[in-house]
Order: sequence, then structure tokens, then C-alpha cells
Amino acid sequence: MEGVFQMKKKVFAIVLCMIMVMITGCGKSDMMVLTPNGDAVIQSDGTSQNTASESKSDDTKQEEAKEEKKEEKKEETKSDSSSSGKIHVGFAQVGSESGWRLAQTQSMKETFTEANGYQLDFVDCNNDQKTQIDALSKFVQDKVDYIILDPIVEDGYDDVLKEAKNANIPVIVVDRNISADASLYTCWIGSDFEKEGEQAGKWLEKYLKEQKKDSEDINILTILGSDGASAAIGRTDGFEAIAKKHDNWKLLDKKTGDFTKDGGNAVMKTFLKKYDDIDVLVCQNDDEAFGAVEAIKEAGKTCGPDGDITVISFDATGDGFKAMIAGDINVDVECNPLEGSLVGETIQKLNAGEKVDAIQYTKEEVFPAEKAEEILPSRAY
Ligand code: GYE
Repeated sequence: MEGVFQMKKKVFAIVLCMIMVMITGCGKSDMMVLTPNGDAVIQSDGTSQNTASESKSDDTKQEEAKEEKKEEKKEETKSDSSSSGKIHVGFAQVGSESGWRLAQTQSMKETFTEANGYQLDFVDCNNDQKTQIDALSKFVQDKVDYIILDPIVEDGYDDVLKEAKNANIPVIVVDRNISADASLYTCWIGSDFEKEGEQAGKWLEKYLKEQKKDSEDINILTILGSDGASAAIGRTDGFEAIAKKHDNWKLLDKKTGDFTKDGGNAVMKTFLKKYDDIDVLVCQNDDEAFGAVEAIKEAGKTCGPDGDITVISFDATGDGFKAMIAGDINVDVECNPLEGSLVGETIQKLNAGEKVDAIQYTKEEVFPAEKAEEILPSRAY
């Protein structure tokens, strides 16, 4: 009985083996063999493997083939953009929180056009650092030629900058600063935020003197920009450095309005509830100032050159000028968003193998309300 059973088992195994050879499509060099215990195996290149591991290795092979195809595709895409002569640029933008930001985005998009020889991958990171870091990693994977980073905050980019450096992709930091070591990026192009803050303070010194209020107690409130953003940090440091020189300047409070109109409005509402006597309000961008002015008016108070609260703003956008002309804002410290052409020139130089300056500042001025009407027609943003 044992013998007949073993015989049947062997015949069954051989038939099964033949079917499997047909299904798996083994090459001619593959051999079907029976193991002493009657299991069917396919032996190729003199190596015995059981059927399970053979099909597993087929899966692995398929996966590997897929990966190879993906790699080929990536190479094709890269050579597509280089063979067509286009410079592939990835730009990780902060978000779209303000009028200034929209002007800067437009300036970049106008520079990095197909007609100018670029392929631009633009990512609006919606003020979220994780989204921004993921966008940067993706640029590295996509093997772009250059990365432009407008950092949402100062810290936390070291690892992704190392990824770009290892992939030999130059990184140009624009607008806001980062704390990472300078060896991790090629150059930085933007504004001197501390100087902007100082200029705001110096304007106030002069204004209070003209108003003969330079020996009165002056109550000052600040609506800060986004937490951790170098534009907010620099403007605060610069203004406070001047404030420290004046014992009569009382810095009552500061709170973030996140560089938005709604943020400015909400913070001002809380300030108005808390403080009765406000002399000066510093808003770290125009959008915050627009929201704050609305809150001041709603509360039945006045602001601007003929009002109770002196309003200092930053950016000097077209709408900022209009608010000065309307009598709502006293002074606007310029922050130039038209960085596209400077960034474009820098990339062209790098592409030609030329050296570029590690730090490049944009030119900026201070615009008091009394000059707004005359200057507005000549403004580009
Ligand atoms: O002042 C503000 C924007 O980083 C300089 O960000 C920029 C600031 C600008 O949202 O309006």
C-alpha cells in the first residue's frame, strides 16, 4: 500500500511540475526535479529552489523592473528639460498670506517663464513648514537644476539642505533668512529686516520731535508678523533697539497677527479691550495694518496723521500707499518684493559657472504719508 501511495504521489508531483513549468514559463535551462520527499522543485543554473521562493523571486524581479523603469523615466524627464535647453527650477514659496507675498510670487513667475528658458515647479506651502520641507525633498528627488527657498521660519531646514547638497543642487534662499550654516546653501537674496525695524524707530523719533511729544510718555503696541519668521524677528529687534534709547517709549504689548489682515484685526480688537491709551501701533506688514485700522474705526477711535493712534507699517505695497492717502497709516517702511530678476540673474551666473555674492540685499526706502500721493504713480507693486 505504502509503495502504491508513494508512486501516485510521485506521478502527481511530476504532472504538477509540468503544469507549473507551463505557467511560470521557465526557460529551457530550468529543470524540474523531485526531491527525495516527493516535493516538486524547479532547478535553474544548478541551484535548487522551492516553488514558493521561485515565485517570490519573480515578484522581486518585477518590482526591480518597475523601479528601473521609474528611474529611466526620471532620467528621461531630466534630460527632456536639459535637452530642450530649459533650466529646471523648483520654488518653495511661503504661502499667499499678504499683498507683498502675491507681488513676490508674480515677480518670480514673470522671471522663470518658458520663454525665458526655464521650467518652473512652484509650490505654495501655505505657511506650513512640513509642506515646505516635503516640497524641497521632492525637488531633490526630481533632480531639478536649482532650488529657490523662501523659508517660512528660520530653523529646521538643515537636513533637507544636506539632501540638496549631496545631490549637488544649488539652493538660493530668498526673502527671509535661515539659521542653517552658510555652507548648506549657495546664497541669500532679500531684505535687511533689522534695518527696516530701525528705520521705523528712527522715523518715530523724528515724528515725535516734530510733534513736540519727545518728552511725553508714548504707549506703543506691536502686531508682530508670523512666529519664527526672520522678517518678524528682524523688524522687532531693529525697532526695539531704537526704543531702548528712549525711556519715555513704553512698549506695552506685542502679539502675532501672522502677517494677515484677519490676524491684524483680531489682535487689535484684543489690544483695544485691554489698553485705553494707545499712542503708537506698529504693524509688521500692510495686511495687518488694514485689519487693525478696521478694528480701530469700529471701536470709535481714530488713527493716521490726523487721528489719535499713530500707525507704522511695513511693506509699502500699492494698497499701503492708498491707506496712507486715505489718512489711515502714518508711514510705510518699504520691503521690496520684486526679487525675481535678481534671483534670475543669480541663476544665470551660476549656470555660466560664475561666482555669485553670498548675500545680496534689495534696495529699500521709508515713505511717510505726506509723500504717498506724489510717489504712488511711480510704484511698481
Ligand atoms: O513683509 C509680509 C509677508 O517675508 C518680507 O512676509 C516678507 C513678509 C512681508 O507676508 O507681508
